[in-house]
Amino acid sequence: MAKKTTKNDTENKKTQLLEPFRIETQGEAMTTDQGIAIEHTEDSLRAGVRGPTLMDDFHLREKIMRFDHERIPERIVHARGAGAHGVFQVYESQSKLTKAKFLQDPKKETPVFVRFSTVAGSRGSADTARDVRGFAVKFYTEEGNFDLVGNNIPVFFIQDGIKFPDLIHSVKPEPHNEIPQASSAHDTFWDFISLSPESTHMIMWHLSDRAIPRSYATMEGFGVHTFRMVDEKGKSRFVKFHWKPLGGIHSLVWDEAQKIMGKDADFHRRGLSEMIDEGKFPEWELGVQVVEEKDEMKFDFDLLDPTKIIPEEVVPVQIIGKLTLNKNPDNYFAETEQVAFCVGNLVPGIDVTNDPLMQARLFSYLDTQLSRLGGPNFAEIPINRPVIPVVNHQQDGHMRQGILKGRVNYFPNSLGGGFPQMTPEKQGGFVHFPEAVSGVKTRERSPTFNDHYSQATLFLNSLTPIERQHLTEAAIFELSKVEDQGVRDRMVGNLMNVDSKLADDVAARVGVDLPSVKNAGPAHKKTSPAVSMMSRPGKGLKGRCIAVLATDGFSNSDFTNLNNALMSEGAKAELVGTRIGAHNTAEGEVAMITKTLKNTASVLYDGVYIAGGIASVQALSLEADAIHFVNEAYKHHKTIGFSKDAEDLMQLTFIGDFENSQGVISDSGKKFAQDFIAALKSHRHWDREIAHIPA
Ligand code: HDE
Repeated sequence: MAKKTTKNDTENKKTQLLEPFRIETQGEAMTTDQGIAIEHTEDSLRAGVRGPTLMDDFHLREKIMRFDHERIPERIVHARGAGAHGVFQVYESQSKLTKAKFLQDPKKETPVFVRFSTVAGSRGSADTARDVRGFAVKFYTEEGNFDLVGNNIPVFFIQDGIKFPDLIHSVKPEPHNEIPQASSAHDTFWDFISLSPESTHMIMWHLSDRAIPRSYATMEGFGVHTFRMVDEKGKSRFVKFHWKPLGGIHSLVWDEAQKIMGKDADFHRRGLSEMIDEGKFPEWELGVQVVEEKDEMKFDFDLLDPTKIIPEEVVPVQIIGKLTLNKNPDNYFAETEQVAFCVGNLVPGIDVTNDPLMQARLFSYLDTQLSRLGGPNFAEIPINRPVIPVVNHQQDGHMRQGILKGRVNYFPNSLGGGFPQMTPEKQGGFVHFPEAVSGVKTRERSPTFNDHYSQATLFLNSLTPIERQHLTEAAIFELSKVEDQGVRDRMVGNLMNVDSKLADDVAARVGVDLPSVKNAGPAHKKTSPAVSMMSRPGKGLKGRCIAVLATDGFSNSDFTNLNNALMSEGAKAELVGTRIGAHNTAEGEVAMITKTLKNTASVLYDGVYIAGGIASVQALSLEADAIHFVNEAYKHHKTIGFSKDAEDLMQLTFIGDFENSQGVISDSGKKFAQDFIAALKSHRHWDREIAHIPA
């Protein structure tokens, strides 16, 4: 009987026509790379059942050859990453700002591919290391690819790209013993930083909770450098790019981040792919800060200096569009690993500036792909191909895919009718902004790049007490791992230039004797409230996950009520028990539990609820892991809910006055789910920690 064609089949056929490179395995026969149908793939061809393997076995040779060469060099930085497809839509035409076509029509969806990453760790390292996160977006526009290769922190460690190899060597595992992996808490990094005052502002961000995000969906993104946007008339303005997460900016706490590295090294990539699979698409708004050319020099820092922000209070961020990630890659390697971003992938209407960090990047990204992807034809790999035709006379090289027809491979030509031809600017040809440049060759840095501390202090001044406390603790953690006394002394000395109280607080804990003026206060009192993560809590709970502790005899209605309420907020609940499989519920039904106190952990959830059902609660009270689960959630300031049945279990935790503790909520009926959700929305209950902050 003929198989009925489903809507899915039709969709798949459509995609296959558009993207013939996507390989569907469902219903297909297995072939060799040459297309020969394979009859047997589990035994090699041999002379007699106990005899030697024969060279004739082309299938064996091809299969092993392909396996032997599966690995390619990982990225030298940003090796660990996760990607997703999505769309970008502008809210209204930005023609006043730029002629870039993808920023004109609010009805138009531009496909994008985004790759998030950590910087220092290798490809197999853990997601939650203290690190900057890469936030790289490839827009497949109707005028070719535009790549916005940014980070989740708006400034950078160095002002000139020539220092990048030194910075990266210092943060990577030390060369003699290749330790530590994915960590900046070691001597060589802090040695370099202590000798590079220009890194001070970035270090404040690196030590803040921004460097340990809760998820990719709760991170801001920044283009970092000052770009240009150019309108149809050729007028140019300076622009800083921002990605504002609709889920708000949220982070982990350091103890939790470290434990997650062991419990689930894939925490962030798993979270991203689950959100997309569950239809809870992560969203960011694109914002721009615009500075007129005439105002270039009006700031007390240089717009070309990538260690500076333009405070949002000085130049507000205008929101211009939305990015939605709505499709997971079909294949990690083919898409996320092979995607090749380049700062120089620009479309008409967007251009670069003379920021010396950006200029070095313009060389680096093209160059690095040669060794990473094996040759110059990487733009032909499906994930890197523009969605419009690519026609030129570039040719040959490893793994060339396009087949150029005809005998003409040069320009100008008459034999090919003069084609392919140039496109005038008016019709969309890219013309670099005609900036006037002149100067004497020099290796000097502009004196306008000299202030390394004002914005570091500005950042610190703008944090809430909790954020500042976390930053101080991070500095203590990192420097306490530095063995060299000279490096610690120098680093604390640098912190003195930011804020003497910060320097004092750190010095006391890292063995540095600081002959300082105690508590002299900050070097200046300016603030930029927008840099505090608390300034952008976001809406809703998309992607959040709550553990519901339960075992045989648990109240399934408790679980279902909470889960339904959470689902309406884009969050979910997950049953965590003592074994996996079918369980009897208090209601006499059977329910499946897939997570256990051993195969998951409190640190992987945003909150915990102890379901009712006397038998379940009694059994859990005998489990040290269950008590630890609740204690750890409390320690990490998470929302805790408990059924009335679970009061005895709560007595076994270290939460003293749990009836009156903020974010610890007793399930006393109808309003519970509402109260629990309201508590979850505050992300964490910091008052548990404030009590410990020294004055
Ligand atoms: Fe990168 N950077 N970078 N970088 N960078 C790379 O390119 C480099 C810098 C950023 O998901 C590499 O394809 C230099 C700033 C992201 O594939 C390499 C300098 C910012 C990613 C490279 C910088 C970034 C990279 C490694 C100083 C934020 C990951 C593999 C001049 C604005 C992209 C690759 C992805 C990757 C060089 C500084 C962001 C080696 C020389 C500043 C998000 O080319």
